[in-house]
Amino acid sequence: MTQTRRPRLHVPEPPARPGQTPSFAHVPLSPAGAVACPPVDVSPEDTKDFASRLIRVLDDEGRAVGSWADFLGASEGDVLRRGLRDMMTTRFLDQRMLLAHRQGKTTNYAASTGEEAITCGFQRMLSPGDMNFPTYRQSGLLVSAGFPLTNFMGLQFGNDLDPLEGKNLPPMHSSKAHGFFTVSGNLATQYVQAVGWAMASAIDGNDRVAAAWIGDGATAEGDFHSALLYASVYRPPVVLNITNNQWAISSFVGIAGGHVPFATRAHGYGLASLRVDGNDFLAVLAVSKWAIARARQGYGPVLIEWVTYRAAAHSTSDDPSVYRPKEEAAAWPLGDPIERLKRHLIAAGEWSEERHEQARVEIEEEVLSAQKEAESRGTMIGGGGGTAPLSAMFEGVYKEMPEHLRRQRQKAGI
Ligand SMILES: Cc1ncc(C[n+]2csc(CCOP(=O)(O)OP(=O)(O)O)c2C)c(N)n1
Ligand SMILES: [Mg+2]
Repeated sequence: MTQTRRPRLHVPEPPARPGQTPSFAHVPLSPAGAVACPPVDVSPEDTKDFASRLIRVLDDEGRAVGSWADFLGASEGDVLRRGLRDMMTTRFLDQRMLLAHRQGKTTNYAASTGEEAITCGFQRMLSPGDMNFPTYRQSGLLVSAGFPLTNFMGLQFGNDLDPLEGKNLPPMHSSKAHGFFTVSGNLATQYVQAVGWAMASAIDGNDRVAAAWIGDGATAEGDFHSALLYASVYRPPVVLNITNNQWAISSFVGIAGGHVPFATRAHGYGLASLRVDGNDFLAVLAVSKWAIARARQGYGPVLIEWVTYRAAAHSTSDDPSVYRPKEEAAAWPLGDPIERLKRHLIAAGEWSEERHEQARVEIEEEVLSAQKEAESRGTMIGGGGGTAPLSAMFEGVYKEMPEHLRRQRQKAGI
């Protein structure tokens, strides 16, 4: 028999490279209000349609429409204004840290520009005692939980305002009091840790909820799948978040299998899942409220794919102009989360251009004054004199110090 076909390796290519016209024709969208809000105890089977549709609340005129808006309830102006403020603070903080890096004051930073609604909205719906298992790109969780900006910058600058006393890399924070588990640089570990923590919470008879966080790229790790299996078998109170920002450093979403919506991964494991417009602050609030309530009331985990776009570089060590068109961010069909919430609030008579400008000035003053204070303790350039004591490197890691470290400490005389 003559063979006419041979296997050929398929290596996905992004729709556009630098110099070409950006396209997001491959991203399935749904109109605002088109996807209905199911009951919080919906069976995983009945969420199958949700995985390839897109939950959206804000329409093009900034109106909140559909049953997810009803589930959210009267969108109290205060909650939304607070969300807007948190997003604006996160964005300006990012700008300051990127600049500080270029000035040599810190060694690394990962901005979340364009993704702020997801962290700032989700955090608003958590309760004290709940725990996020975040990545390096989630400063918005800390900002909206009220983590002091001076401590945030203390870690970036490596001075004694760093609550971790220099034990973790920038921007890998940790604050139990703010529901923010220590960021691990080893991606996808967040998923197994969150599921394990949620299992322990249920075993202890608590109703505390864990939130797992992962990027589109890191879903390719085995840990992601192990965690989904455990979540499906034991049904602990965990919300499984995927921030699909279309890029994993220079690898476009197709390399991690994004030709199939990530939300569909849940169904092979018998888990409920939803796919959501991550640049729509009201959709983020509504879906977070729903998912956290479902987990807390014992109806089981839910996987959420938040669809967004990484508008900034991957980190301070990346230059996206070499692998994607400059115009790609502007072509992103879901817009900018801050602009969209601002438009909604103005349309609802809860905000104005003048108030927005006033808020911008206040936020910039707040961030700059925190930076001044943090820099006065010293940065990576030096100065300030505020460094953690040398003994800190031996403390706060092991409950009982291993013998070899005890000997090293003795030798160092500290
Ligand atoms: C297990 C593991 N593999 C590889 C890396 C190196 N790495 C750091 S960030 C990154 C890209 C992650 O992309 P994604 O999961 O989409 O998250 P994003 O950076 O877009 O927020 C990679 C590969 C790592 N930190 N951990
Ligand atoms: Mg990504």
